[in-house]
Amino acid sequence: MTTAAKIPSRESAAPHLHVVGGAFTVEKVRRDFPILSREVHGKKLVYLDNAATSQKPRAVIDAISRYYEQGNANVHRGVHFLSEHATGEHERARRTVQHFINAADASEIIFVRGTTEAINLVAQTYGRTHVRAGDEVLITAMEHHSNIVPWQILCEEKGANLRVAPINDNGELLLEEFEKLLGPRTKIVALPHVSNALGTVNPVGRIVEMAHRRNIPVLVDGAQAVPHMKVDVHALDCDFYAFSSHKMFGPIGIGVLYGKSAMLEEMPPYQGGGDMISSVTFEKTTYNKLPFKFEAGTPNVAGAIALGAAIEYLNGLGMDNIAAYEHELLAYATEKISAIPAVRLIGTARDRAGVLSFVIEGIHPHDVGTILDQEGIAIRTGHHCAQPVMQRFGIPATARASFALYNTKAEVDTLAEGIRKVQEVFA
Ligand code: 7TS
Repeated sequence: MTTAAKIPSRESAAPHLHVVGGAFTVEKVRRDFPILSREVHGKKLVYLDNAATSQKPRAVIDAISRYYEQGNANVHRGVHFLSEHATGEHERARRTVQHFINAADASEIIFVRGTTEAINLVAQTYGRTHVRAGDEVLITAMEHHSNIVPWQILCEEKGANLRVAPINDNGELLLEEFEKLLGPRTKIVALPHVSNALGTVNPVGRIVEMAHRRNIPVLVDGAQAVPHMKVDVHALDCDFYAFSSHKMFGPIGIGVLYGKSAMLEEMPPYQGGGDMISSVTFEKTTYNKLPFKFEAGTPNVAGAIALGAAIEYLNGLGMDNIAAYEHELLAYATEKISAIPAVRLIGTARDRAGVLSFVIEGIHPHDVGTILDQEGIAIRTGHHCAQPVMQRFGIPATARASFALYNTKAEVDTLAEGIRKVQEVFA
């Protein structure tokens, strides 16, 4: 008698049940996220606003409760049991992040509030010490505002120039144009790994190579990449990589700046205060070693621990399984939504992740979002904090469905039906 496990074939599997390599089953994954079983306006919630923030699995919610119920203490201070335990858990979370992105050392992982703070940190420390009048900072035409404004503030202060690498009509970076913009005055390149408005995945490895050939460091805004694919900062060879916990199933209020230790060592501190010092007198302060030099004040201990829990959850599913599942889901959504008459996709790059932005002829995206909300479907409408992207495509806004590992083809079908209802209302 054979005892081989029965893996359903594509034909025999339930239509919306997905098994990738036997390790990833979306129906099982969904049960890990309590909020997904709630209703909105009397309809089953279809949560497609993951690029704004993702939902949290039970493991993350429990990690936060456990910390405040059983483990709460300040870190790096006390000799008492709870403080030492909290410190141990906090630093263990740092190592979990380190291994997740394949950083060389835990001291290269700086805990910050999120992607926004990570970018501001680099602009205000590395930027302020290296950028002078007439120098250039190079970004792209597909940035989130948080990878524009910190550099603008820096450039204004220093009399430097912000340069912008153009994109094509599909929302892909024009690599030749990008390379032409790398010059002797370029002091840093900053670009997104994945665009939040278009879903474009940028060829970061190639871009880093181009910049490094000219000794220009590269910061990667990884906010929209980390939830969807395996990120390896060693392989990418980027100098900085920034991301937010809340978009990768961890809590709001914590994020990560990865920096190569050689870069971080020579950068001045960002904020001053407790924990980031080695010794203080009124005459002179010496700073703590990495990563603490960049972590002034009491850190978000519960946040770090729960981010660690989110990463362990993702590791349990396997980032490659998640990427394969989402790739298929996005392909299905792209086909299904673009086939609806009068719908136009904004962002049709060959390599995309997580995001489907669209406009419907004659209907304002805000109306699309409002009517879909009545159906229990949560999407984001507007400029997605990427106004220059909207200007590039000559539109005021888009409707954006953004996916995560727990979304299903059935939800894409519900979205498609919702869009048809919107069109009926405006017919
Ligand atoms: N960079 C990118 C590419 C983003 O998508 C976002 C947030 C940020 C930076 C800022 O992250 P934060 O956690 O510091 O706020 N993007 C979005 C979005 O697309 N919809 O809401 C927030």
